[in-house]
Amino acid sequence: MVDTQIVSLDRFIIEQERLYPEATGRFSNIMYDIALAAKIVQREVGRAGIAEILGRAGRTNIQGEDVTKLDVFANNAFIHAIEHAGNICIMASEENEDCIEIPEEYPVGNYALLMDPLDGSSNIDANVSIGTIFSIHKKISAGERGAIEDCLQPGNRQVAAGYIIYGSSTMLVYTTGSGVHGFTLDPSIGEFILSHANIRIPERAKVLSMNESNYPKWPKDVRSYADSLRKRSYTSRYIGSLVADFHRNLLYGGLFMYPPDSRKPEGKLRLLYEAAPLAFVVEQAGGYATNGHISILDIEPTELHQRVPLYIGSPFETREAEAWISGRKQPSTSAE
Ligand code: P6P
Repeated sequence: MVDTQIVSLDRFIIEQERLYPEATGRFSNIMYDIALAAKIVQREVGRAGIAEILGRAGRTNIQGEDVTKLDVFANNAFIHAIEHAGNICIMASEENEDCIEIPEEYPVGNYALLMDPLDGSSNIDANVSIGTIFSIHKKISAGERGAIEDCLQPGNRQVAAGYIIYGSSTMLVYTTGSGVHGFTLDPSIGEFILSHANIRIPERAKVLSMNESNYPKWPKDVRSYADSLRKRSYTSRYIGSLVADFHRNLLYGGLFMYPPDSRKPEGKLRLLYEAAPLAFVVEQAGGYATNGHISILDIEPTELHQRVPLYIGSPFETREAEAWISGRKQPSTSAE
């Protein structure tokens, strides 16, 4: 008996496209290509131990093949799945210092794609969940082919954003501005199936995610906010893999924070392809993301790989963190 309630990612994309009569289908094609690349990366992540494709680069495996780092593999998989189809005018990646231009032999389209192809890669050898984060903007540059200004856009101009988490199962979670939807890969049919429609993050955090070892290096106002949180009943969970920490907090309710510190005055996480796409997702799920002063989505980028302090998750704690750190108010003691 076929379960007629099965909604594949392909079906969902088509149904979403029909909501926009002016849609050309080009955005839909980008999502198909992202899903294909995600399946290719999942296959390699799944067999990394066997194929000796773990985190160490420059080695040859038992077949004498050159071993490339899994994050380099992922970067190539997404670039090669997307660059040829004529939907994208330029790309940017954590793995590439400069923008990735579309080869002359390929047509270009009206979208720019930014990505962290495999975030959390320092955890690969320990078999910890890792992820891909992506952000999609409309082309704004004047020339026929894309330019860096198509990448240097504030998060509030994203047309889509999402992530893939390669964990106990592989999930693709994304938004186009009409809610957040999660699709779980069914490896038996090789399809992403709608498993989490209209994800909403709980108003209050249950989980706190921060690297406490950095506490002594945080600014005074961040330390005092962290101290105030300790007086309440949260549980602490920190995997050290942004997509995994974010995804858990999205589902359960949580506050993830990576503040600036004496060694990293701008924080560690990247604005354009980590903080901004996750901020779009979390805001579409009812949450909030801030750098401690303003919404992540309102930051005007100046550099491709610029870092940003990040407080992201349930709206109560993230807005409270921003009010405290920006000096607007002390946390409400009633929030026990
Ligand atoms: P720390 C992984 O290296 C990463 O970029 C994110 O995935 C993660 O949230 C963060 O760094 C962890 O950083 O300094 O706590 O190890």
